[in-house]
Amino acid sequence: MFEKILIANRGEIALRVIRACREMGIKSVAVHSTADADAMHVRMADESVCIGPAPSSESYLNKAAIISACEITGAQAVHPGYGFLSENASFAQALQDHGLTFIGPNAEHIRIMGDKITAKDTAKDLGIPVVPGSEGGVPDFETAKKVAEQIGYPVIIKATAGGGGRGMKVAKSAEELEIAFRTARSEAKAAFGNDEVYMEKYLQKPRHIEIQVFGDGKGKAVHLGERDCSLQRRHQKVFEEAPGPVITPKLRNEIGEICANAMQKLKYIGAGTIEFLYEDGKFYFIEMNTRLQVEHPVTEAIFGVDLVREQIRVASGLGLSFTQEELEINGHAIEVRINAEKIPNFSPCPGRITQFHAPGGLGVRMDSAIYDGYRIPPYYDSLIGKLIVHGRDRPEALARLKRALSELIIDGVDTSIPLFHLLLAEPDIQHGEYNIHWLEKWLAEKFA
Ligand code: MV4
Repeated sequence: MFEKILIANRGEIALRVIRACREMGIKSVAVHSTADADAMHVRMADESVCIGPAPSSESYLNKAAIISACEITGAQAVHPGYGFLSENASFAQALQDHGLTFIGPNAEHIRIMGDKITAKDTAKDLGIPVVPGSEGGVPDFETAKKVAEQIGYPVIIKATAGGGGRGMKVAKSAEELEIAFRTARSEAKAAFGNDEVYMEKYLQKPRHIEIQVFGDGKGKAVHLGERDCSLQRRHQKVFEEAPGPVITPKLRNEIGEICANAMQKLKYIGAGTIEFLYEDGKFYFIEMNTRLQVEHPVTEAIFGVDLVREQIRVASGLGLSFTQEELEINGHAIEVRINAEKIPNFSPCPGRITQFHAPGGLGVRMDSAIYDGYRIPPYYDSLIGKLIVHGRDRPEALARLKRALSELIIDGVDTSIPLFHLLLAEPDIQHGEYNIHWLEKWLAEKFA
């Protein structure tokens, strides 16, 4: 087992990793930018290293500085958290070249899943159901027309180098196809420096369901059910839950087994999330994320496992601490993301937190790195906390969330807390009746 781990991240996820390290008897090293000298992750870690100025391109994304920090402190492994370098194949490779361990999948698996066509081809080969669409890239408009006629309208055009919703265009009919195709290409070129696009049948009212997988790198892999992350605004998740309100045990076992088997064939190592669109009882693969996700705590809550601990175990060569048969779902969990943002535009709201009080009590978890008097720097993500509740069933989790939100005090900056009070009053949310378009539609009506 590692004696010392460096955490190449900040905020709540850095704390999350430090906590797992401490419980495992592993020393932790924080890295930080000059803007984060007073950040909680710096105080909580056993030691810290300043790796550069405020912009993340010069600090949290600075591979050479992070590798130097490992050498200075004697850290043997790096946990990347989410975002920043967590899905950067060349960083994973560079660590290996320096005799350090990347706590995550190997560089090749990161690379495969980072290219959306290769990811989809790989998924298909591994027996995962995918959205009907083009075989690989669509080189020109003539081909686009043929593909669209074959799969039928509406179609969606996606950038191969895209992901997370960037560079997509929908065409509802043959008339719309030419503009959609050409716009998608030029936007992909501008955004990613790569104009390759591919096409899929456009699903009109799907839910976003993702399967948590875990591999030991030696050919054993398990799944930990699904999370429903359909409530999103501009491809930013705001509310996530597990299990999914519409996923039956039979559906879960079927898709879960498909995913776990696929990861076994890949000899995948570490945590992964296989993203699906779900419509009319069927799953369609869209992407795979080769990192720990922001919303992993809802899975931890219902399975009672520490996913970061498992990441560290498998990276060090130990196996998983549980088998598929030992995994059992207990109750229901919901996470809401607390962002420092002004409603209704969701514009970032950095500044000083004059008062912070975290909720507590049975079934309540608050993951956050803020504190009284903390100054939120303007350079990074607006996520300042995650409130996770766990109950014996969905109604209990909803009631507990409402109660916990009423206890949560964050003064000095605007946050998304009021939005959740409004959201919880909605019958559709109470009944779990929503899809990927529900939130944006509701916001448009509510804040018209
Ligand atoms: C789709 C789709 C409908 N049909 N693909 C958006 C993010 C990226 N991960 C995939 N996305 C979508 N792909 C087909 N064939 C609709 C979306 C989509 C979406 C997906 C998940 C969560 C929120 C979304 C919001 C708008 C569009």
